Amino acid sequence: MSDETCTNLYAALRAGFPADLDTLAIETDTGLRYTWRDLERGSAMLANELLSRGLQPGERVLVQVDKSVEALMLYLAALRAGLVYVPLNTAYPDAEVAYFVRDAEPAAVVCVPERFGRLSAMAFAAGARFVYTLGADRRGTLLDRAAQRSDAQVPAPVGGQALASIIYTSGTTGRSKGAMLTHGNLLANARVLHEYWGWQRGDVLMHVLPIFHVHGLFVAVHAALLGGSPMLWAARFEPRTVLDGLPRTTVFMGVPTMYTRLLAEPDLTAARCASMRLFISGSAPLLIETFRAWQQRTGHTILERYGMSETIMLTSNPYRADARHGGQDERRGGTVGFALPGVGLRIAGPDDQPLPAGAIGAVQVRGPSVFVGYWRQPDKTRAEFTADGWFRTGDVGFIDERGYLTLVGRSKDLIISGGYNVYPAEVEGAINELPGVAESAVIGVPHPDLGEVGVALVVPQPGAQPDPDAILAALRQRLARYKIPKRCVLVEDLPRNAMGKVQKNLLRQRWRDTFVA
Ligand code: MLC
Repeated sequence: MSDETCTNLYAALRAGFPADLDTLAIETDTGLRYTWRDLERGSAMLANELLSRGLQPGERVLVQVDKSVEALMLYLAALRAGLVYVPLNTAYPDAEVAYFVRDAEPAAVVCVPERFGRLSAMAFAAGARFVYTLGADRRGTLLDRAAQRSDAQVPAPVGGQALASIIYTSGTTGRSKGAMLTHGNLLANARVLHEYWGWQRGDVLMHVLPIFHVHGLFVAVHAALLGGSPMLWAARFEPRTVLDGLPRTTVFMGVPTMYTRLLAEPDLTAARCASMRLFISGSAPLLIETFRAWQQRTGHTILERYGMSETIMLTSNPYRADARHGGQDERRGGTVGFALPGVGLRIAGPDDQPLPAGAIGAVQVRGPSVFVGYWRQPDKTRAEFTADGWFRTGDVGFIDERGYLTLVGRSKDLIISGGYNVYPAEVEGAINELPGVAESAVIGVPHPDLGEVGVALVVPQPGAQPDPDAILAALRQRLARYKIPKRCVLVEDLPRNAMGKVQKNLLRQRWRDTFVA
């Protein structure tokens, strides 16, 4: 994307706001109402606060706070100021945050008041100059200070190549990497999704996703802001909140777990979905059973799309018939649809050579939304791109003659649980450090609610008898809750192949029915 078409992502989003800034932009599940002018003024004040402290373009603002409209304004403020926004999952315990703080070297950190003591110590030790607090109740030093700043601010003139955000993703080696996304990456994707999903005046988005990941922060928020579409905003997903809001909504975005939990509610009916235009699912595979059950119950066909932190959105089932494909396309359950306009998509063999339609191989992509690399890890960046510049997604799949992509597996050892990525290597590393443990293997098994969850198989040291519950309790001190295996079992040994590698496929087979009949 050229610098001319992208000055500053905030400025581009702002251009989508409705002419009357005093209309509703966001209504929260606690009854707070924010206008577009509130978003504009609030983000200006926050940007002015950060700039008044001397933060320079390109410096990082690391943020671990509860979901709130003010947290969203902080993101917009970082964009306005040309700072790099680094959001962290609120589930990360101190031990994990310490790594991110050291790695990102933020100039400013924003955390919840309850964690200020511990986080400020680690932040200042890592060179941060300011540590603010922002609570779910809007209390804290950040808003106190920003309240004294001007509510006018001209977005910093940054080019499309300027970093807008770093999103941390774990990896198969256990160490998290920061995916660097630019203003140009984010804007290109926002514009494509806005067009492809047919955003129109009158749309209202139900926003129930967390705002520290690509799905909730970029895909959902950008589309709504760019379309000048109001949002119904819930701090966390509750089926009841969604059901109550549906009659006032036109677009919903969720992970498959949200769809299965909604289907468990007898109140989910076609009548309740009468104003709905579009249901979108992503971040984890949507089971065909869920896809069909949703169609039957609501009369709506869920649109499944595919992406990841490093690339934002890559493919989508069609919203309306896609002229490029003969105009006869439907949303096909079990597939993630077509390459989005501008996205290059190919299936490659082991030598990175493109394979023909129908052949199963590595999913590789390129295009304007593909990230510019991992933060300060040029070797890892190089390893994830082919010699001819395609990004290796780590997913395995095939493209049929009509262009639908179907994902059939992963080349990397990864569990997707309720839309969160969990890397077994990280969990195994933590288990193996515990007393009495010789080694471990963490595998993903099917789960009726979360799609897939981890099971830990632990080999004790000779003569030791570690308590599986104590192992899980110890992990909770070190890892985010969603990474904790849902079951831990002691085993005598782990099956290995001739090369000595643990045969996880055998383990997955053996433990497949742990949570499902
Ligand atoms: C919660 N738990 C999970 C979990 N969510 N465990 C595994 N995986 C998850 N996803 C844990 C809790 O810590 C708790 O453990 C226990 O499970 C029960 O929690 P719950 O109350 O039932 O969960 P809830 O808070 O309702 O959360 C479920 C959820 C949430 C589905 C609403 O996980 C969620 O918001 N997922 C969305 C994630 C997301 O936005 N991903 C986008 C990534 S971007 P304990 O031990 O405390 O009892 C991306 C790119 C793309 O992937 O393409 O979109």
